[in-house]
Amino acid sequence: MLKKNLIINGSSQVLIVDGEATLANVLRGQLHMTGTKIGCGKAQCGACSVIVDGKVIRSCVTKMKRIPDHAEITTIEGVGTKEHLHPLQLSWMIHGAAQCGFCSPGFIVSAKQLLEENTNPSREDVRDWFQKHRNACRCTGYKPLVDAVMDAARLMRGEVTTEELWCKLPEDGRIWGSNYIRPSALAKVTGTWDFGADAGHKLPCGTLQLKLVQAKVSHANILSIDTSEAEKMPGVYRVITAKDVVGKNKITGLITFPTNKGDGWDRPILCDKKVFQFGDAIAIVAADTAEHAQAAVEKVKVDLELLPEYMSAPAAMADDAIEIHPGTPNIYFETKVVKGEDTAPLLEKADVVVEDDFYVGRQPHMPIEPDVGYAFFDEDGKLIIHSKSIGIHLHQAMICAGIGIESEKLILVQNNAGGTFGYKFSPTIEALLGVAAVATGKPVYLEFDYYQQMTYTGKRSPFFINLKYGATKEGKLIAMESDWSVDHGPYSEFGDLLTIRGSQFIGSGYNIPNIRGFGRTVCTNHAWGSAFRGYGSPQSLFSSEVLLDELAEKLGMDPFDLRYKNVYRPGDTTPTGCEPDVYCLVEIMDKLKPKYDQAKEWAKQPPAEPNKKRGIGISIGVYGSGLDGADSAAVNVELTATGVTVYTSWEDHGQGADMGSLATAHEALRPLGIKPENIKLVMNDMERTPNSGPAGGSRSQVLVGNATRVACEALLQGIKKEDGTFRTYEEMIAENLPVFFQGAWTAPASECNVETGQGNPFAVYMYGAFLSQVEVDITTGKTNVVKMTMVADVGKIANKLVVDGQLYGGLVQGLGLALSEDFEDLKKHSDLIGAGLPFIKDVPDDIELLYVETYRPNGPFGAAGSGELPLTSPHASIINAIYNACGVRVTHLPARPEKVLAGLQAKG
Ligand code: MCN
Ligand code: FES
Ligand code: FES
Repeated sequence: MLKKNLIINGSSQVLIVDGEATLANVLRGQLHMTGTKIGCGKAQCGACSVIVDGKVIRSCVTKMKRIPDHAEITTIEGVGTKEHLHPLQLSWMIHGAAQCGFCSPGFIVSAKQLLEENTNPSREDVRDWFQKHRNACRCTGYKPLVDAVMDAARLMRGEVTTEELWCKLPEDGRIWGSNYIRPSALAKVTGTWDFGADAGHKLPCGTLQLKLVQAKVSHANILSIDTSEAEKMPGVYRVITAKDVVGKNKITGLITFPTNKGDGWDRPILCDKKVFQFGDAIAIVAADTAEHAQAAVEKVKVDLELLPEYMSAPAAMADDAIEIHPGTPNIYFETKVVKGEDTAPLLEKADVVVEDDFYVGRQPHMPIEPDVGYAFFDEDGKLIIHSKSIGIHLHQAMICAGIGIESEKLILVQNNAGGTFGYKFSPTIEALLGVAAVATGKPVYLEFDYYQQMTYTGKRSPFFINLKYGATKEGKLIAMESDWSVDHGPYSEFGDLLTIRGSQFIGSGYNIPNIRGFGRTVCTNHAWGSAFRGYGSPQSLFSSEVLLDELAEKLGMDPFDLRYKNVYRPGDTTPTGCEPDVYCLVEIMDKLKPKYDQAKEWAKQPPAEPNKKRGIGISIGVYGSGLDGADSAAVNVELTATGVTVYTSWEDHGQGADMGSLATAHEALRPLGIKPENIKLVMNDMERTPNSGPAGGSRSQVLVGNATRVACEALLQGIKKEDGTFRTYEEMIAENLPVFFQGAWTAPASECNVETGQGNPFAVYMYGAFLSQVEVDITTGKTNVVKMTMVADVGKIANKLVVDGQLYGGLVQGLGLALSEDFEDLKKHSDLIGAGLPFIKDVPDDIELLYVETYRPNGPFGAAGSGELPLTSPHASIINAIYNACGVRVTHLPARPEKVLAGLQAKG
């Protein structure tokens, strides 16, 4: 042990520490200063940044023995407090720079040191600083973070006041449509917003620490599991395997369509007979400390018989491939599109036909916060599981039978989450926690390291697509033929639904009167497919938007003009044969046109460096807000002595569920004249909040928003007096009238028919257009995205700051999907850098957002959703721009430099 005299946030402390312990663990574990976060744990993300003697360091890899005696350490707790905010913290709030907020303490601490050294930095200085210190953010697209530092610097130089920067509300106090700051922002920027691992430090003594025994191969039969040695290890309380699970030991994938050849019960909680993918959980060690548990994990012996590994859809579809789940064919679901006339004769006589193959890969979600959770039995014998779940009621239904607990006795609660981007639409560690709590009867805690985050959790499901268009020589689309195979990994959950997205979104945005399509879901041994922002649309639209550029080239038409000619106009129908909710794509394109023309001029100018070539590309994006068909949500509200309380299960990934709930409730309650600070939110605890449905499919603003509106309208109706004024809470109680009101809303929509792909699946859609400007280095093949422009129609905007943030963040995830992100190679792609996470210098500072706000008849106060729109097809615009720059058409993502270079070399 070492004795260290340290000055932490200005106060001298004498600490006895293990020299090998990291500073991050000492701050968080020994000192309970949990404002400093641990993300990657290996010096890649900067979430753990602190200042030591005037230098920003990553505390997750800094051992205590390397911290000099008398070092001065500044953590987020020392930057400012809720009562006395640092200008950076104020500015972070003003710019909506904390979405999930997991990266915020690290960024703010890092920026503090920058501003100490340079009181007047340029935007490029700020970007260079964050690049140098590896501060990574997955939510914001980085631009708002630079905006925040620039305004903090102005505040510090006295050039502007907080009042001037703070959001301005209209006279009537309306917050709907404004830049009102989200309720969680203050806690996020001060490091006091507790995430799962922070709450983990506050669990009672005796909480068991869990670690997993995981598969290191992708496909095998399990011959035996020997836990005897592990059980004798120090501190071990129990080693849990499949035989200790009292329930079904399976998670149900809730099969959506009856034609699915599987039954949905294919995902073991703890593997018993087979390993289906790398990282599968085989046993859980529960011990007094995490270190003891990990040491015992190494002693569990698993005897395996290796089986052939089918790491892609074509491999698992081969004639000689064995069934991964014996009894269920590897192709377990099929769907078709039958719209209009037969396409074969139409394509035969079409003036122009184009065809190509496309592949969008296994994009990893890469939230900065790894998966984490805990479970315990409460005083009533109910099992309470806290996790990052973005579908608490959904997950209860998926895991209760597997754990062996009645659904009424299982309560899920969402912890504050540091981003999920959809991977938490699937249960991950919930069932493991449940099984461990049941087996031990004790509180249990499990956190993943980043390697486990990458290798255990689901990924975007790759689509292999073949697509064909036929058009007239004037450029009118007349027919489309599509064929797509979805590599969904070994577990079927929502795989059928995802495959249906191909029918709904390949070619969407355009009036294509005649379509024939065939899609299939394929079981493989690569990472299981979980939802990822955009859910099927980035795969679908990549093919249809890149092929459209190929068509434009063949027709000799400008890609903009070809799109303009074919986008939905009144009377046109979607690929599912229904009319879209609104016709706004012409207006969107009109708004983009001047930007497109400017970009064309820009592309004509020679770049500063002679080895670079400029190009521009566009794409359009369409996606539904809601789950297919009659999706529904419930929300409750209560009149209280101090205002109104909203009870909602609008799970928050970091997108701004708190702000959406508040803005919607405030708008609905405006007749009361209530102030936003008098609306209290109770969120995401099944014991207190009704089933609002999962926060996926960009559904919440529409579905949960409508349920919130309905509940608030019921409250207004319930407290109204005959003269039209409203009773106070005291009056309601005195008259013995109810103060609690329920709201529910169901979307007027119908599921698609599996045989034809036809139907009216979504009551509300989001629409957009993307323009990318790139420079390609023809000596290295590296693409630099210089500018991105997006025109978005998300209906009426509930909160501008939130929606701007959604768009910036989604666009940059699209940039990553286009150029670098992948999870194919289990070794190379298992950390943030290996998997191609975009850092600040990979991303343009010049991102322009333009809006068309078409009122949505089915949206609350005219709103559609926003979360997934920016990741529908921005990558297609980048790929189109690369072709425009250098003539290399990348149809299999990502377009890493070596691929573009190979394309350049092949061209000669
Ligand atoms: N919003 C608005 N006005 C509109 C539409 C939406 O102000 N007209 C706001 C909403 O109030 C909400 C946000 O925009 O705060 C997104 O709303 P919506 O599109 O309804 O989506 P959900 O709330 O259901 O959020 C889920 C969506 C999805 S599916 C993924 S995946 C996703 C996303 O949002 N993951 C995210 N955004 C994310 N953002 C962050 N920071 N982290 C994630 O993991
Ligand atoms: Fe330390 Fe990522 S750099 S947690
Ligand atoms: Fe940066 Fe979520 S706000 S990671």
